[in-house]
Amino acid sequence: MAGLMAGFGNFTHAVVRGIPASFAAEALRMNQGDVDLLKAQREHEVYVDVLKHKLGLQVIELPADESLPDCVFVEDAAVVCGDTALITRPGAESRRKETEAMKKVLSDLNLNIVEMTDESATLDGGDVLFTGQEFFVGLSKRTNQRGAEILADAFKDYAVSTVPVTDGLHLKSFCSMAGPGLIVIGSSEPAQKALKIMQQMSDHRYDKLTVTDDGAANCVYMNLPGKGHVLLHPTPEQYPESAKVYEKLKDHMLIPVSNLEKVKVDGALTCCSVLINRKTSA
Ligand code: M3B
Repeated sequence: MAGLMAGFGNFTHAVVRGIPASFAAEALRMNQGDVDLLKAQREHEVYVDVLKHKLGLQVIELPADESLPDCVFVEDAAVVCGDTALITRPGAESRRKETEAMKKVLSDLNLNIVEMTDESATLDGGDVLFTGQEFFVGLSKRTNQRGAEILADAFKDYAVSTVPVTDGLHLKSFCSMAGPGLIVIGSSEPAQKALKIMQQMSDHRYDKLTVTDDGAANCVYMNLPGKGHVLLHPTPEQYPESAKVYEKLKDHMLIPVSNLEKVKVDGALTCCSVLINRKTSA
């Protein structure tokens, strides 16, 4: 178990993508709302700047594509674990082509590419929670059983369990990892229910960090050489109560990152990068 867990959160590269002008009007959203394109782009620049300059990751920036309004949410297009990259088949038809640029960049990084070609399968990376021990895959509007099976085939070293997602868009709309064995979870009844299911299905005992707002349970954890535990987490401005919970984590380098515009189209912090560990990249 310690062997598997060693290296959890250790990343060298991040893939991100720009925000096209079509984002404001055409990015998919569960609730209608006006999006300020410039604000969203500025917010995203700060996010990318943190990865690049504050954390020193090698950041690969894919250009925005006007025909793909949701393309900034790169997490949904690929699941990378170890040396394997699963190129997904996104649940929303309008997002399918987001995988093309992702496949190209991940093969250039010499990852082993697995493609989800089965036309009955759908999977968005936002439904995939990797704990370091195992995978949980949310069965949602965007991800189905066949998609979860293909993920299980791609990552044979790990157990894969499915969790029904009844509320919200994705599994990671109300949870994420904040450290090795530490699951952040929202307070809503559906979030708490999903956590119970995950705990019941697992052989491992996880610690949990409960935050007031479901939307604030999405954070980005890394463990970086010379920096230790790093956490990109929601700001006090956006989620005052939940931010206090994060601020109690004493072992982490805490980096509040604003997500006020992207959240209007159901985007959170994990959605905007694909993190990769490529120390031995040829
Ligand atoms: C969001 C896509 C939004 C599309 C990410 C994870 C949970 C709240 N308009 N995609 N992966 N969702 O975030």
